[in-house]
Amino acid sequence: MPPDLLVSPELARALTELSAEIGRQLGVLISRAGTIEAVMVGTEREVIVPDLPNWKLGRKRLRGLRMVHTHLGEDTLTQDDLADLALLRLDAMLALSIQEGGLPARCSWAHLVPPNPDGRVYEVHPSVPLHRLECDLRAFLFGLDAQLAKADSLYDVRDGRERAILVSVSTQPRAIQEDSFEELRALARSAELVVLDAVMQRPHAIHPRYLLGQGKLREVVIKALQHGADLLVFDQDLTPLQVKAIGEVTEMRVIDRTQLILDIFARRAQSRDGTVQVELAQLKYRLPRLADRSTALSRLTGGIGGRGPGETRLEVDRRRVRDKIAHLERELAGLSRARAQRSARRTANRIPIVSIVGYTNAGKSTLLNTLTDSRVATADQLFATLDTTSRRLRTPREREILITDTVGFIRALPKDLLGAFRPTLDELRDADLLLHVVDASHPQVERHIESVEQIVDDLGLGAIPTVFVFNKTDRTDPDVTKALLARYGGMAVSALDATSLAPLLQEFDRRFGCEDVLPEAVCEASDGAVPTPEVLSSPH
Ligand SMILES: Nc1nc2c(ncn2[C@@H]2O[C@H](COP(=O)(O)OP(=O)(O)OP(=O)(O)O)[C@@H](O)[C@H]2O)c(=O)[nH]1
Ligand SMILES: [Mg+2]
Repeated sequence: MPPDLLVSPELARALTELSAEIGRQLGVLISRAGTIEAVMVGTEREVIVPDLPNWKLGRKRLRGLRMVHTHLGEDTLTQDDLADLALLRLDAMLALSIQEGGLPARCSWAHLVPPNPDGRVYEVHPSVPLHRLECDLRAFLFGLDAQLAKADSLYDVRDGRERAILVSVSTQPRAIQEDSFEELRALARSAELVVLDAVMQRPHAIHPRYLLGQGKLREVVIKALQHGADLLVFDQDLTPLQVKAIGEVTEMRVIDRTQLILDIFARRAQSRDGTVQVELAQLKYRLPRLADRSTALSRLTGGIGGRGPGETRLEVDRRRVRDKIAHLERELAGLSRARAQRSARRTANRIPIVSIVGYTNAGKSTLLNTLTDSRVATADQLFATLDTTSRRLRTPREREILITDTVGFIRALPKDLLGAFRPTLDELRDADLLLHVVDASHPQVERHIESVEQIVDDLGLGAIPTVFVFNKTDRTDPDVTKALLARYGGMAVSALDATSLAPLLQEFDRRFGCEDVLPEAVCEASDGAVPTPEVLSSPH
């Protein structure tokens, strides 16, 4: 077929004649070289496009195939035709109506358009008699490819970051869903994703297979394809079957909140402890998902959600994953023995330990830095810190204490992750005092406090004396700060401003100021036994 025609008169005629004879729609997929790649026989009302295993979209913006098909009635393109055009990213979609006698009558055609402010996905050309159809196909495709590539460059794909659409489907109250979704955005930023769109749905009932209703899912996929997104991130936890089902209909990689958090941890982990713990958590998360690895896991190659245990390890079977888990657990046990010895030494030296805990991004590392004049990395992103850092500090009354900064907490912290980080978090057991650092300026401050208290309890640290440190008060409404102090007690600071920390230092002195505050019993704890916090702490 001539490369500059949408459809040759001969092919059109063959299709309409046969279609009229059998009373069904007929369709063909034509490559840019002009070869017919598939022939489809439909019903009276529709043709179904088959799977196109040899025509994967990959990073291309258009599939390189156009579809020409017959309509037994009007040539007007149906919603299904336009959805196929968008979902399959066809070069063009053309429908032919049939005259009496089987000859082609009129035709309509449509093609995709680059992302635009009106959110238009396609352009539909007015119906014309077939012999009046004017389209220089070669020039048209050249122009369209160029426009799509230009639209792409607006999103700067060269930086190699993944482009994601965030999705939340929930029947929870709207405010809770929105807060959680806002946090997912922050997580996505931390994972260095480019977020192209966010889709929130509040259905009466959650679709068991796709979460989203079919219509909404189609809309999401059209958006994804239009923007060139390659990742769908759900704020809700997905079952392995849901990941697989959504992945299949969307041809995109699909991950949930837990996997996104695991991925951030995998990116950040630096110490041996950290990497072992993250790898363990990832393997535990994947173990139940290994059953059907030919499909669901084949998508987890590289990039977000595929980091950490490398691709080759995804090929190993369950038994080997279990072996690996056992091995990592032994290694961690070794690491925690070393830690226990260190901590026993510390206890023997009777240096009081103050551990900073709090929601992620509350300003814990900043507080450690300002208190001890250190340079622990801080950043306005979730989970900047994974590894525990301890620094010595001299209080105004020359008492030496050890301050420890550690990983931040988050609502619904994945169970596997908390389990894997237990050895690190167990170090908190040695603390004589917990500083619960709170970002007072955050709109969800109370929910954050609740989440942290819950996790502190889950870790069995509830009995350790705790002081609330309301941080970022330089940018908090003073009335809010006042209300927080009235409700929870504690103190208001700005970790960026050393002078605001004076009351905190005085508090250390009040608690640990006199050498004789720590009873002798502590010295005897050097055999590794953990002294009870009540023994260690001074009275309030
Ligand atoms: N305005 C203001 N910003 C602050 C204050 N304290 C910390 N920040 C900023 O808040 C952001 C987070 O600080 P970090 O110290 O990294 O927070 P973190 O609690 O250690 O966070 P993770 O390690 O990610 O859990 C950084 O951009 C800090 O500069 C403060 O008192 N006032
Ligand atoms: Mg930190």
